[in-house]
Order: sequence, then structure tokens, then C-alpha cells
Amino acid sequence: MTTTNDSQVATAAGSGASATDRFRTDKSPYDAVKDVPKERVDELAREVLDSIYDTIRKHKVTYAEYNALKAWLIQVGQDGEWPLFLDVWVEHVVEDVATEHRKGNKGTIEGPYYVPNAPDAVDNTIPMRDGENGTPLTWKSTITSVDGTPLQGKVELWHADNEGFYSQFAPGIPEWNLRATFHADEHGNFEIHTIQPAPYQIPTDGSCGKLIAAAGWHAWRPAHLHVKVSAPGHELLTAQLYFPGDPHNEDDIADAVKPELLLDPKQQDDGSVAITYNFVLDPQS
Ligand code: MBD
Ligand code: FE
Repeated sequence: MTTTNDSQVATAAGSGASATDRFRTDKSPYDAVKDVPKERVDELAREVLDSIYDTIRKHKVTYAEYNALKAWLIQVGQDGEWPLFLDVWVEHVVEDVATEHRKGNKGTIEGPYYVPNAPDAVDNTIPMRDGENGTPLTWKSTITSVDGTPLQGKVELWHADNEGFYSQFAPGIPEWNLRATFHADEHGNFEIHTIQPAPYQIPTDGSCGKLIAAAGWHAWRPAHLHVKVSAPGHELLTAQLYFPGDPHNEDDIADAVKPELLLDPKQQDDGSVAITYNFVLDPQS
């Protein structure tokens, strides 16, 4: 727990409600698709329903199971866990399809805990609490275009703390803790100072946790750094970077690890860890 105060304990309902509110205010999900032709909605909705009918017939799903599903779906909404559910079990395929044309860096899913417009870092250092737990991490790298041109772009970085909690979603953590925007210079070089995040367990006390327990799955994601990397005239890259040797790189519940996203941490004499990870962005077509 991040705090000792009972009303400040991280709960699935708390994180879920925050993620749902965030999605409602930051995105205009319905505006973005208002011009989709009927034919496409018809085709997509019908195919999804057909695959449900196939599963019901194949496994002779009972009324008891149907009603359990109905109760669970209602509960996911009440817990505010639709963003979590979708980003954990669906987004990775949407991301694959959306970025398969790219020649630059591989990306991966955004997940439910991004907050736009993080303040600029001061002295290349992410905001953190006094005595923030975790191994100090220094990251010096470069942003270029696919043709090698340096890009004076920016890196938005957000990640969990040493206990796996995200500011603005778990309670008791200062706003913007472990979230910041870093700017590259005219050579495309950027420098970041932060701490190494811990492996992350998705909330187990809500409906997603109920599904995980009922199915005998586990709730773990490997430790990860989230980034959005952008530069004028280039496609936005959303990615996560992972640490070699994390046991959950092989069995990430969100299926968002790719070999190209593994870091090369080098232990330093002062106890910190240094990483390099360059970004190559695709020009906008
Ligand atoms: C996370 O931190 C995350 O990155 C994803 C994809 C899902 C749940 C929590
Ligand atoms: Fe995350």
C-alpha cells in the first residue's frame, strides 16, 4: 500500500473509476466514429455476434452460465473496469493492425493509465517524491526519422512506482508523480532520469480479477516504461519498454511484450542502471 490511511487504499473500483472518467473526458470516442458507414457496423457487429453464437453452440453454454456472464458484464461497468478489460485483453491486436505498415520502431498498447499533457521535466528528471523507492535509472538516447534525420521531438514518459502503482489512478500519490514530457535537442538527443518501475499486477479485487481467478490465470504484467514519442511530420509512437529477465515478459497478461521492446540495462558503479533505447519514427504519409 502506498499510504496508511484506509480511505487512501488502492482499489480496483478506485483505479477503474479513475480510468473510466479519464477516458470519458480525454477522448471523444463517439465523435471519432460518427461517420462509419452502416455496412461496416453491420459487418463487424454481425461477425462478433456470430463468433459468440459459435462458442455457445460448440460448448452448449447453459442458462446458468449465460446469467453468470450477464451479472459479470454488469459488474465490469459498475467497477469502471471496461478500460482495463479492453486494454488488457483486446488492445494488443488493434495496435498490431494499426501499426503493421511501419518501418520505424515497433510500438505496443497504451493501456488505461496515460494522462495527456504531462508537464515538462525539470533538469531531465521525472517528478518524484522525496526518497521515492526504486533503483535510479538514467536513459540517454536519440530520436530519428526512418532515413536517419535527427528529430527534435519529445518523449512523454509515464510508469508505475516501485510498488506497481500509477499516480492519478491509485490514491495518495502526488499528481504527475513519475509522469513527464522530455524534449530532444536539435541532434535528436534526449536524457531522462527516473527510477525503475516494479512488475505490475492488475487490480485483483474487481471484475477483471474475478475473471482471472475463475479462469485460473494470473494478473501480472512485467515491469514496463510507457512512452509516447512524437515529432513534427511523423506518426506518434506509443510503446512500452521492458527489462530482460522479468519472468512476466513471457506471460504478460496484456500480451504487449515484443522482442524489439526489450531494454539493455547496464548496472553502474553508483548503484544506478543506465539504458539506451533509440526511437525511429515513420514520416506521416
Ligand atoms: C497497465 O499498467 C498497463 O500498462 C496495461 C496495458 C493494463 C493494465 C495496467
Ligand atoms: Fe502500465
